[in-house]
Amino acid sequence: MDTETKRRTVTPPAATPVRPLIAADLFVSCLENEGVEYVFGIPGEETLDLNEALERSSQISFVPTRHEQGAAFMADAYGRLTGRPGVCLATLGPGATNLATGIADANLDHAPVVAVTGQVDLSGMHKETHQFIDTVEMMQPMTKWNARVHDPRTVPEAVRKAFSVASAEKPGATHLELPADVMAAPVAAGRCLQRTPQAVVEPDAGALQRAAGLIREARRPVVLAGNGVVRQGAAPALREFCRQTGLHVITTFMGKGVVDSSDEHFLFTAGLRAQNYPAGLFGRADLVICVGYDLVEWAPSAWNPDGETRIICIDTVTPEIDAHYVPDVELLGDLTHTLAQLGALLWNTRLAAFEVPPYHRAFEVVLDSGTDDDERVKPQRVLRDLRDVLANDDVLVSDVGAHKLWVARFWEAREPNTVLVSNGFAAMGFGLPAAIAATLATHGRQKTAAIVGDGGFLMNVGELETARRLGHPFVVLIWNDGSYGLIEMHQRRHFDRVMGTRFGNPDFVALARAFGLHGYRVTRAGDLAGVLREAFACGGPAVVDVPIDYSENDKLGIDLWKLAPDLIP
Ligand SMILES: Cc1ncc(C[n+]2csc(CCOP(=O)(O)OP(=O)(O)O)c2C)c(N)n1
Repeated sequence: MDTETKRRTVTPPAATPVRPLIAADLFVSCLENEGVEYVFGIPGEETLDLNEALERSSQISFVPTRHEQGAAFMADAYGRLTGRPGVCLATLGPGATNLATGIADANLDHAPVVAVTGQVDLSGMHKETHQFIDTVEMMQPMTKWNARVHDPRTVPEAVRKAFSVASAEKPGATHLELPADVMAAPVAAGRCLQRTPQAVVEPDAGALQRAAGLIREARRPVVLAGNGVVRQGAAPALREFCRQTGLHVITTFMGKGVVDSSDEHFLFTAGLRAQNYPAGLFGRADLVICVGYDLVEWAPSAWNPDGETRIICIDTVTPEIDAHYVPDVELLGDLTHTLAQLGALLWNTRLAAFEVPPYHRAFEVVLDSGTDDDERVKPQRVLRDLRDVLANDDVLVSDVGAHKLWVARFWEAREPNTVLVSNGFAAMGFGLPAAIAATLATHGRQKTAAIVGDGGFLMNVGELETARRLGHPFVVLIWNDGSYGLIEMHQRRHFDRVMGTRFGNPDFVALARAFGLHGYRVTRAGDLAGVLREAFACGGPAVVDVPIDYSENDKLGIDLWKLAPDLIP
């Protein structure tokens, strides 16, 4: 339900009994002060006052979900797409534990999220009590900061801090625990704290000179661009930097689209633990210029195994310590400013031309290899046909599994923040709720598609009802292989057999229809494009069952480029 709809359905104030202002009202005012549009979640007895305050006195839409994990993933995806913290709410105990996976996901992928959970009264916390666990302690390792609100007077500070910390580089999750008696306590009309505009931090001038010197001296420099470029809106600056310097860019999975995949400066996407990928490019690079790269995106040990590659770190804050990531220079500050200043220093300098293999051609070979209309649908065929249906700035969400590797490595991303993956935490179940959130975050201005495995899809399948209730169009493509495909791939490689990975599936078309959604099945590759067009035109959420031919997956584990062996040595 969007804010407009809510304006029409909210109980008129005249019918609302007058009661004194309580802390829950103040809490909700502070959420409004932060610009919150949606709170995703499931209410409970201990959040009664909070939910009542949301309904009574705010324009914020509460979006009920069918599992708290769905709510957390929705907040996570909303945070990534808008750059403003997504908010999720759960009751105490089981509500909070259900929320945890999505919170951890947001935190490790640096998505701004504020989680709110109810709690028993302060007076009940020292003893065995119904549904009580210490959720502050539980959430501690999966948040940047979290706290219990002990006193109604501290609500404005607590909310401001939760939003400030969640948004500050590097963003992540924060959590507030709200005991029921604290929220029910009367308060004098309190003032919410104003947001302070962020100062632009400039990199050190000496460090800029040293970095420019290293780039001039390098014989084979390459840029590694990550999630931070997306978060900071620095893609235009990176594109300009590449034009100025001629440098080539590898992106992480989360950095997809910061340089258009068809741009001559784009090389490929890399991530996870993949070593030496593809075919030793990093063995050939003598300088890696990391821009907005989070170490969780691709372990430095994978691309710098002997620790000898020179590194320039361009980031917003001091990087994580890692034996394989010891930058020669750190340029800390606003990414756009840093790239502009470094580009200006290198202007008119002839940099070494790095002879890169024909990656673009290899991409084409891989993506063109599923063109037989009568065969079963291959992953590359889905990526090709879906790319034709989606505009450059439409959003593609992926769940976690073999399908994610296909999306991450081969989806032709054109613009930043158009590909959402659960990367650092790699939590199955992310895809469907994230797609639902994308329809809200983009206010329907961009189309949304999700590619999910049959394993991950069923983990949060209940959110199909949420999708139906909200009614915003998007298409979820289930890559149906009747198994935990990625794990099978690893089992085959390690043990030459599979075990514990096979399952049965429901009839996904009938399932979609039972939820009131449109359902389609593709049996032949040649039918895919037509079905996709129909699904996007149907005007509501749609499910497409794609029995997928994963027979090539075993070739794809470490080195996808084996699909184009003649091109990439
Ligand atoms: C919540 C969660 N549980 C388990 C895993 C481990 N895991 C990673 S991929 C995968 C299989 C995914 O299967 P499916 O969703 O069917 O996608 P496919 O690999 O077949 O494309 C599993 C079990 C995980 N990442 N997240």
